[in-house]
Amino acid sequence: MYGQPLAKTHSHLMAPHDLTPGIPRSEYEERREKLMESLPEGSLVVCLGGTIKYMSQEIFYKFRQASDFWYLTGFQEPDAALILEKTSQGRRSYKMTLFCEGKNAHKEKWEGARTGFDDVVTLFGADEARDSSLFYTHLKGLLPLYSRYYVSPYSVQGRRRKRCRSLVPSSSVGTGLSLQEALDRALDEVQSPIPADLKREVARFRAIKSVNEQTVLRKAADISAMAHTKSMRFANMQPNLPEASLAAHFEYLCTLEGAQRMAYVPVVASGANSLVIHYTSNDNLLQEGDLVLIDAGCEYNGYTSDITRTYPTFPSGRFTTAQAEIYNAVLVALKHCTALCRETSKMSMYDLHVESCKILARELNKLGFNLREGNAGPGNAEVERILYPHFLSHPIGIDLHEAYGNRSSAYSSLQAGMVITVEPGIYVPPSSLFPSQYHNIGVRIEDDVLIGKHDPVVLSVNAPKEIVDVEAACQGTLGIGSY
Ligand SMILES: [Mn+2]
Repeated sequence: MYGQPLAKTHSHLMAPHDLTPGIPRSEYEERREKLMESLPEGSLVVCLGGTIKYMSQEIFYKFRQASDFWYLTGFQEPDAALILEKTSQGRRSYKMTLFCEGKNAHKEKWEGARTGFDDVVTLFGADEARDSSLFYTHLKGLLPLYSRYYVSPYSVQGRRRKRCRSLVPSSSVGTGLSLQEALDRALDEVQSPIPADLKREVARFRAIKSVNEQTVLRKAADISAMAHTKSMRFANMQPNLPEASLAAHFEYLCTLEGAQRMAYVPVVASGANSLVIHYTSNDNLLQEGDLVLIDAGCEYNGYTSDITRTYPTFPSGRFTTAQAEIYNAVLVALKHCTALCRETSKMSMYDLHVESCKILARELNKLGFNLREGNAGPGNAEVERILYPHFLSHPIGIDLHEAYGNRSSAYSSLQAGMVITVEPGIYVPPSSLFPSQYHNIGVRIEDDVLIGKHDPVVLSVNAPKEIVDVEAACQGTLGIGSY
């Protein structure tokens, strides 16, 4: 009957008060309330939902809702749009209109149920639900009544490119315009004001995770951590395992636990492939004695996880001395930075990154590297540009790379409730600059960390990372995650 799982139809997926699994209806109401309270008088918010994306011709990908639209509504159907008007009339500080497709017997026969307009009002808290084909006319009538516009997506019409057409195929809205085209055209036709980017406003709130969000994020990380643990054993059960098999095994385990999709294309990089940060071809075979680096995480009930582990493969399930030495250097940096993931450290993500560069340089010099220590920057060029060419950290949440709101900028202090990754790495190219026993070893260890007031909470704690635990998982003696 409905276009998405609801408590009354899918009690196996969610609690009675949840609008989406793990997030109660009241929380969606609070999100809109807080957003609208933060915006000046005369504000109009327009947020488009996602559209179906196509692999080729009419072959579509599984739909994923646009993140901000989902955050503000919990509505999971494609081709929908949200308008919030800041107004003192009515039962709350804003008026909410949701545009969607509504019931359509023919379409539903092919694509599955859609939620009807009356139910959209009752279930999703809209003041009004209207057909998407009316979006253009409705919006055009509203724009002159408001003095500030906040729109999402912003990139196309925000810059006022004339008659810019989106690449997204038109939905079947009655005007023949896609929602994006309707938004662009309506904005083109009013001269002022220039719209602002809604994403920046919403990001300020998305940066701090509620207790319910923290619970879902922990579950997402738990599922991925379990899949990593079992994959350690799987990579040690047969010789020459294809990297793609390890990826398939990881995805299979996450799906069994209820994850809707991978949060990103898994990196399964054996041997020297691990020196490529975003290696995703995954088409080589694991060689005896090599390490394998897996950067993989699932999306669960709208929240992502992002975990990397690096471990030995068939037949020994043991690190060589050189591998263990690099691994240990990365682990020391990870632990050092993780301990600072608390509000009381008054540090920013950038500060943590600088710390990680210092620690890595110090640890590598103990191994015979000849790196300048001290502050990051030009003095640390080999570490930052060659051995560790990426940033330590990024916020995660509904998006794998959550937008930096003002409160989560890389340069502002960490705040309790933020969730970030901590992911130092070392990738040693076969260069005479570096000791030869370490050539072609690549190690990254990545955790998801909830910033606490006084202490960090490692959400991905269940994925082994101490050498003794990793080797035990590889050898099938850890006691958890074994076959
Ligand atoms: Mn990451």
